[in-house]
Amino acid sequence: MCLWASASALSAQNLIQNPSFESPTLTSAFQGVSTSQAGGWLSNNGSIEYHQTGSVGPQFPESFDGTQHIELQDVPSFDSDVFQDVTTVPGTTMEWSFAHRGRLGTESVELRVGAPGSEVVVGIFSAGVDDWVVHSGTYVVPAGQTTTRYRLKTDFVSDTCCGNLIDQVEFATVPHVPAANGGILFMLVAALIVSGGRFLRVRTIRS
Ligand SMILES: [Ca+2]
Repeated sequence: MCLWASASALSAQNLIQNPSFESPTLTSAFQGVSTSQAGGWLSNNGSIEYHQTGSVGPQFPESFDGTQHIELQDVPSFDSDVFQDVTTVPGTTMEWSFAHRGRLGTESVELRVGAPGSEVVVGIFSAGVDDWVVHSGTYVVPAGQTTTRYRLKTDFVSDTCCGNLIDQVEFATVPHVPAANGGILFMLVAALIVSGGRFLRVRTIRS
């Protein structure tokens, strides 16, 4: 039991629901999915455009992860975003990442993170059409911020139909790495459990 508890402390926990956009399962090559069906994802217009992996020609590449991803569009009448609100602990260092690919050329998205309605721009990130790019970094939850919004928004000014492709989104607690002495203690406890304590000997050293 002690070993299990220590090992679990080493694992990161991604707070994003449906991070790879594998739900719901599409019934066509691409379709608008209501946010009520998007497994935790929200959008400023209540709908998210899902794509199947490699479904229709070169503008529809294979997904980075699994068999589905999404597209963030940006046209004058359609400023696209996706976001989730997650419970956070102030002072915690979080890891963020997402896979990104241009559809028609080099395209850009903004990552905004912060209290809902007051998110700040973490960065503007670009990717081309040739391959997926994984953008990543860390974010420290400010004092008093118990709910954090993770928002991806297009930064691609265009009057065309198409925009950024997004897959495998992460906003995770950083794994807890025990201090040096704690790590040694952990290994000793693990060894004792595995060996049944057979190798444990106590020696008295006389001065
Ligand atoms: Ca996916």
